[in-house]
Amino acid sequence: MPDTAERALHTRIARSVDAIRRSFVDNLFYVTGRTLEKATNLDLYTALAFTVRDRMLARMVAAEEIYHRRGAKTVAYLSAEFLLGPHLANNMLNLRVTDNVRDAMKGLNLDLDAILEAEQDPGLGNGGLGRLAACYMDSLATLEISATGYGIRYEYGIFEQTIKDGWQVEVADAWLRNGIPWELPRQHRYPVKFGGHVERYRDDERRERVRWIPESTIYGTAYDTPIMGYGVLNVNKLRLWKSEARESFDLQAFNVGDYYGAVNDMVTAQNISKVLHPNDEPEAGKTLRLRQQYFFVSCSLQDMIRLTLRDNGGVEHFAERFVVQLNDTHPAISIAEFMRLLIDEHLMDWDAAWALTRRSFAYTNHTLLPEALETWPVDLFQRTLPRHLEIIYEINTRFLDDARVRFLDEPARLARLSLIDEGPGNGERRVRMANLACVGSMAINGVASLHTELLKHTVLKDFHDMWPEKFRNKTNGVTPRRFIALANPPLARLFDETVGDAWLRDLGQLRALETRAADSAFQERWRAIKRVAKARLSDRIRRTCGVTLDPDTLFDVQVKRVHEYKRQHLNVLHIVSLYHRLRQSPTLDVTPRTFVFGGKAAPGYRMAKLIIKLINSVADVIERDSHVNKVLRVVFVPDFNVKTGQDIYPAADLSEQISTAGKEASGTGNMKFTMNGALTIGTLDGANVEIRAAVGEENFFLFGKTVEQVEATWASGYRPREVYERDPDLRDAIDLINSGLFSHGDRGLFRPLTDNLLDVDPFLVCADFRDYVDCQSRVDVAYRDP
Ligand code: F58
Repeated sequence: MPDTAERALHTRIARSVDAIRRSFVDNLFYVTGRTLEKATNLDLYTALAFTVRDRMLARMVAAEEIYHRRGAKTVAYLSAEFLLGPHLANNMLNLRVTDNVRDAMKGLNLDLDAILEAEQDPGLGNGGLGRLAACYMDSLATLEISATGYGIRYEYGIFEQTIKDGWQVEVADAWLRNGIPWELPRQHRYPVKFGGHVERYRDDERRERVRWIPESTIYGTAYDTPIMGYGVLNVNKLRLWKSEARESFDLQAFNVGDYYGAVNDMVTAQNISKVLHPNDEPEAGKTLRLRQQYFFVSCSLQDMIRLTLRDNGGVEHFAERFVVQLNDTHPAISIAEFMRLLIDEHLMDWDAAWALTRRSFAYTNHTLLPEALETWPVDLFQRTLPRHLEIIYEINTRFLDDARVRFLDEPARLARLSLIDEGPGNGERRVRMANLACVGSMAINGVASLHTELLKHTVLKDFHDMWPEKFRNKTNGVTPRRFIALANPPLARLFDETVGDAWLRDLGQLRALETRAADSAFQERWRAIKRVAKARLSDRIRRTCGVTLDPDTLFDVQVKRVHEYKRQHLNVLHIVSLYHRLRQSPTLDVTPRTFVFGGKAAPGYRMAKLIIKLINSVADVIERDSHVNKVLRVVFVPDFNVKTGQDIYPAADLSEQISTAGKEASGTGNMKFTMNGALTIGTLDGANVEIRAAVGEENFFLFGKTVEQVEATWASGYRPREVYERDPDLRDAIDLINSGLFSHGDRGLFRPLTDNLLDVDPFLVCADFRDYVDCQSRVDVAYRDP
């Protein structure tokens, strides 16, 4: 590089306080067109984001170059969701410039925290699955592993949750409105076909080939977001696809006068990446979801094949250049798309293509709930992806031929293994995406030890019988960079001072804290740090909800998506029961508690929305009871997301992980609480099992039925109403809810919830109630001994 260019670059690389300050003022003027005097917090944020980004780009370019020279293999992490959380503070941390930036801002009389606050949470995911993808991206970058995340650049992410009269109200998340300083629009653009039909022809060598004549073709354009490793020079990227029509509109159609037709095509193309689908939505809108999945998978594979051809000379070298991880079944159509690209477009023969496919893909399963395993109606597939359906049939025929050799006289098993669910009688036939992923992958993993075991013995048992060697566990993890260092700086400081700073890359180093457990000065500091986090959260809640909390009470927290299997209503029943007991005996000696809830319900999930309403109604009534509210407080924090989570996890004394055993695949919030020093009250479910083993049984409030006991309960003809009749506390709690006390006298409002508990209780809330309440009493006692 010529000297002057290098010097010019240098002004955007230097990390001294002075250089950062000058760059910032420069960016403020030349990017936002504002001076310091006129700048809003959003302007200041934008200028600072560019200042930090400038310092990342040289590393990104260098990392690409190094990987290229080394011929490194790249992990392609295919995921329909990436829930990254705010970038600015994270990138400052990873670049290790936080202190200098803070000083630079101070020098300009600016408050860094207020600037950070202006960044919106980029919500391109629903919950755990999307956040896991983001944690993997952070970790891969820090471990200096070449990795690219591939996904969709949704125009609207997960809705923003507001609470009106206790009910959840969804607001559209127009996250692109103010521009995103982190993303780099790229020229890479790929066609993606839909619909139409398939033709056969003979090539020059008289071999039969297939041509897909689509009904429509749209295009995907790449937007890259750099993902920095912590304290290393490595930068990976997240490559998200935006859908577009070929041109902004079809000029030819315009010329023949069909202006609206042309505009319509444009709108149809743009719709594909328009909005993230909330989970647990009913069947409607599913066509668009299948199109979204195929869209991002096709763009991503075409991109990887381009890079393989560029770097390795031939598509047959794909597995030396990439390994593709499928984050659940949403990208499982990859298996068929990769086969199509190899066979139809790169003219490979079937056997070679199939062998390459099975060396290139691996599949992560995130659920045991049978209703959550994705299937698509064959009709819909035929209409949307006719060539892929053919390929899936062919894969299936060959696969079942193999399976038949092993399971000759087991038609029921073969029917379960089939990629096609034939449906009951003349019911609808469906394509089973998990089966496709299993057959096409070299490895299959669950996300916690218990979950992987259950997978092997329940939903994927037939595949496990066939290929036990493909199954392996990969217990989820979360990044300590974001969830300790960023979320809880005082705790990070204590860790640094006690065990050194290597824990940021190797969390096992925190074991060394154990030697200080009995040291009273250490204990004192630990408690002070928790107190600060609780005061900080209380402050935020006062500003956003107008409620003033007492940081000296026990903070009992449940934040996660609202779902019946996660049993927020079990938590509420405990609160109502406590409330009832306190009203009966005003002098009852309970440990003062603040119950904090947060979490979104899928917009179409009525029961989950009713649970939110119940939490808020109970909170209201208790708030107005001047006697009880001295010892009991309940607050629902609206719009739980990565950003609000960072304030909530550090403040918890007690972490609620109370799903019905066997239902939560892993959980990751459980880990975020634990690493911030909260104790867990929980069932033996998901990664709770491993957390309990790691922290020690004596530091875990265990309750509830085990997976085996859950099965036995169902097998013995469970009748929740009998539990209700027998347990006076449960009866009082449910009766109080039905009395109308929490619904302005409306006795019917919560009946769908309570009737469901008494008639069916699909998640054994009543069955686990007694054990949970008793366990909570042990929590009360423990908290009194600091
Ligand atoms: C979650 N799944 C699991 N799915 O529930 C949780 O136990 C696990 O810790 C986490 O994955 C990471 O492995 C999850 O979040 C979704 O949000 C899907 C999004 C697409 C629609 C169906 C639900």
